[in-house]
Amino acid sequence: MNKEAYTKPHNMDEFEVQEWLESLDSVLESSGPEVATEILERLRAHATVSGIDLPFTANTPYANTVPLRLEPEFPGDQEVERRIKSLVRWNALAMVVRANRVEHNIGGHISTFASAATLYEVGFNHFFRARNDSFEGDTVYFQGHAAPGIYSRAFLEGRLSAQKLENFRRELKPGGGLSSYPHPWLMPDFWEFPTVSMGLSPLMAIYQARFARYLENRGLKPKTDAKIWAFLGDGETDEPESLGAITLASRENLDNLIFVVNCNLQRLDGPVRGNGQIIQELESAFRGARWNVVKVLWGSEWDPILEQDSEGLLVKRMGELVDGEYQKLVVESGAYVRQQFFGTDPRLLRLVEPMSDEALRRLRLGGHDPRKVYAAYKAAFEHKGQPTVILARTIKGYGLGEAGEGKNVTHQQKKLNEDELRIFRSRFDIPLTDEQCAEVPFYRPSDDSVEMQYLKSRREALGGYMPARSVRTKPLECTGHDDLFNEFFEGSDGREVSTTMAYVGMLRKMLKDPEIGKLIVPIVPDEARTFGMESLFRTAGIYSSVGQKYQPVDVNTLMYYKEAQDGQILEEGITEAGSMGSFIAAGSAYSTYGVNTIPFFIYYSMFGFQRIADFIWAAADMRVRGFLLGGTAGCTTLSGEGLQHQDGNSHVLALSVPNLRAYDPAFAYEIAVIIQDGIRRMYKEGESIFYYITLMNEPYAMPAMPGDVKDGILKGMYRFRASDIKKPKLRAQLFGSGSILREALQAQDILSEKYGIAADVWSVTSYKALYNDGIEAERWNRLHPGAKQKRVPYVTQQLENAPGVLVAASDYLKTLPNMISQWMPRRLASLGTDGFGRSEGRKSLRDFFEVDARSIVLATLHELHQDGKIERNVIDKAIKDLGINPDKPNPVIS
Ligand SMILES: Cc1ncc(C[n+]2csc(CCOP(=O)(O)OP(=O)(O)O)c2C)c(N)n1
Ligand SMILES: [Mg+2]
Repeated sequence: MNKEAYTKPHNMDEFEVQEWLESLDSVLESSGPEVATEILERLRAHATVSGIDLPFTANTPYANTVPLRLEPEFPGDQEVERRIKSLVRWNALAMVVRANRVEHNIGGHISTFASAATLYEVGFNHFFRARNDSFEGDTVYFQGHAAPGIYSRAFLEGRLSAQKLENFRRELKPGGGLSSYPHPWLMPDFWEFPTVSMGLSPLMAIYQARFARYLENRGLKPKTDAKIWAFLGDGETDEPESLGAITLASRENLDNLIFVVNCNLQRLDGPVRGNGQIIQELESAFRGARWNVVKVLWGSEWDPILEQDSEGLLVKRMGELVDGEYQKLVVESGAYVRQQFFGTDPRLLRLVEPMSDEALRRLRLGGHDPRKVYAAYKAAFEHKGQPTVILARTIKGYGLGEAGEGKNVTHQQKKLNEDELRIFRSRFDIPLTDEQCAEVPFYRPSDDSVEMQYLKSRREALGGYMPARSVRTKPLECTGHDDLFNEFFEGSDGREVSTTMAYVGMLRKMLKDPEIGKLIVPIVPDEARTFGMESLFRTAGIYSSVGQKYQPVDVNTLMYYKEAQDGQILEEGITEAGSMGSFIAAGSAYSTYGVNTIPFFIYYSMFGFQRIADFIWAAADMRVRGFLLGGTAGCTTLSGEGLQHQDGNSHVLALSVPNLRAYDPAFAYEIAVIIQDGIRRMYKEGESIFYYITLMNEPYAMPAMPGDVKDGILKGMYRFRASDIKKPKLRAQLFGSGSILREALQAQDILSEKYGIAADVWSVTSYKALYNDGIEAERWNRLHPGAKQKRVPYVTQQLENAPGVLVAASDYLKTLPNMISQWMPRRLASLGTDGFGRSEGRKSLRDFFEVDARSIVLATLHELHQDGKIERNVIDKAIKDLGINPDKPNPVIS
């Protein structure tokens, strides 16, 4: 609410205003809120018809959404809950302070949890239901920087030892420690969702909530009232991902979704909106997106003051302050609050006249008042038809006093001096003496204490402890998969198909499989036609929570756009991030819901790693299973699209994700081998890995699998076609991948026919696999110098009896082949697609990047010359014969 909205017209009569307000009150009292709403709506319509241009506002006043009169009874013992919360606060603080005493600068955060403690404790004591055999459980995304508080509670619950807390951020200590933030990879029995990269968890939570509905509508899990809670910071909403998907949540009526935004008005450096009001800004964004918005701004102490304020002056005043001013009020004295906040109007001052300065300073904010927070959560829990966002006003560093409460430096505060610790201890009544306090010990009352009994009984009533991650599925059997994939081992019988088409063929077959058919989740961001998947629209159906309310324009065609409530395809629209949200939800359902869904997310490869790598990293951390398919990958298969679409880097970026297996296959049977083995490893063996497979749209005849090369395909390379020259004088080994493999085959023919050079062609399906294998062998040998049997990298083994010069070409950066050259028996010449590229056709692009057959031939001749095997004039002539321009611009820099 901006100040202008409150500028009073000069002829306004206060009595008249009063009369209007009173009549509304009486309607409310006599007929209830529905009638009051209807009257206001009619008034608004009447005003519009009468020519009054009402200013648009998506905001409500700066007040609690749940009014006092609708506030529910608080069902818990507030005093005991306060004591428990204080203990959680203390141990969370102790954990960070102790860690930083032992290891300077190890980090950790105190102030985030300090501001959010009530928000979590009300959840833990009254709302968050654990996953167990009888109920799927609520899903909670904890704010990453609040991790110390979550650990601290688990310590009180007896789930984490003092030693683990002692080793916060020191996981390598004997006995283990606790990871800095929520990381399922590091604490797979505890954390479910990595949330510390800001903006990811709000988006993931939205798609998680939608995926829950998808599973229900497809009959893969029972319908429940389980909720998805996402806790985020107000600063975090700056991230485009945080708000980027909120319209999906309302469009899909996700009333199973609750966001709690911890509005402490601060981020890392300072105020989130010093010159504005983040709460009102978020309210209008969420209301505009048709969410149910519940503001929890003021604590119970404000109620009697607000009740006396029959003129609405206080709420008006509350709406006037910018956040920078609010923050100042937090750090100032009661006298300052009286003067600066109430002092603008004598009538406001009168409202608080009987109160002492100390009482004024202690007026709590809504997010620190369990009654108000409970009321908001209950309203959210019961709300139907829309997702809810709770905007809870809190103080960053609450309780830290001089050590940081509300100060701009509070986010970084990790050390408290003895005085500050004692003040904190006294404020929260922690039973420690001054001397004990200086040591910052962890403190846990005995098991039979009222606090521990209460805490345990509440969690028992809510089904168990949280957070907890478990694997809740039985492994798949994967029987009959040979039949499923055999067809693709046999080649296309001369028919020209692209690897994308081959993949879609496999997908079609998998969708019909009795075991895995229902579990497949095809995900596509408005690119199904690009990848030739439209035939699946009708057969598998596009998921829509409301079915199809219209007759599609193409209903008379075979492949019409069929939307259905039990549709299987997630056609996400143009959002790679959102699609990744679905991929993550589907790929982790084996743990979240106990359902082995197998996501296949296909997208333009350039908009994958390059655009949403952080989500891929989160998926890896979460032990997500499934297949990412980078369509029309590489730099030279996609004609005409130019440098924004040409992907020369995704296989390089894929190197950085440790549990991701990345493949650049050239033929249908290679893809079949990889997918079949991937399903087995992930869903039968339960490995925490996932797959990245690049696909192309260049059609060619798919060969049959040349013998049993499955092992080589999976390990990263195999000899696809040996030279047929008998007793050759000159030898070469050519390594091709994906789309460029066929260039290597053509080069093999040219070398053989024109130069009598015998070249073998290898398909390198995964440089990443070869690289990881090489470094593992090297590392093992380094650590076991005395071992009789040295480990030999797979590349080295394969090339043991492969004579001649070595030339590699791929549609990716040259660094890919280069990184394994160290384990090759001889020097390697690498060709690749470094550079910006051009909008062009395939042939020109391969010429431009120097990865075509001619360039491979030239590189081979050059290598042979270097080895003294052929004369220079052979190369000179070849350059002419092949039509290569030696003075063409360098693609790397042009
Ligand atoms: C993507 C990303 N960018 C930056 C950071 C670094 N960072 C950690 S906490 C923080 C401020 C958080 O402020 P807010 O979301 O308001 O949370 P609060 O601690 O105030 O509850 C920042 C910038 C991050 N974790 N993730
Ligand atoms: Mg904040």
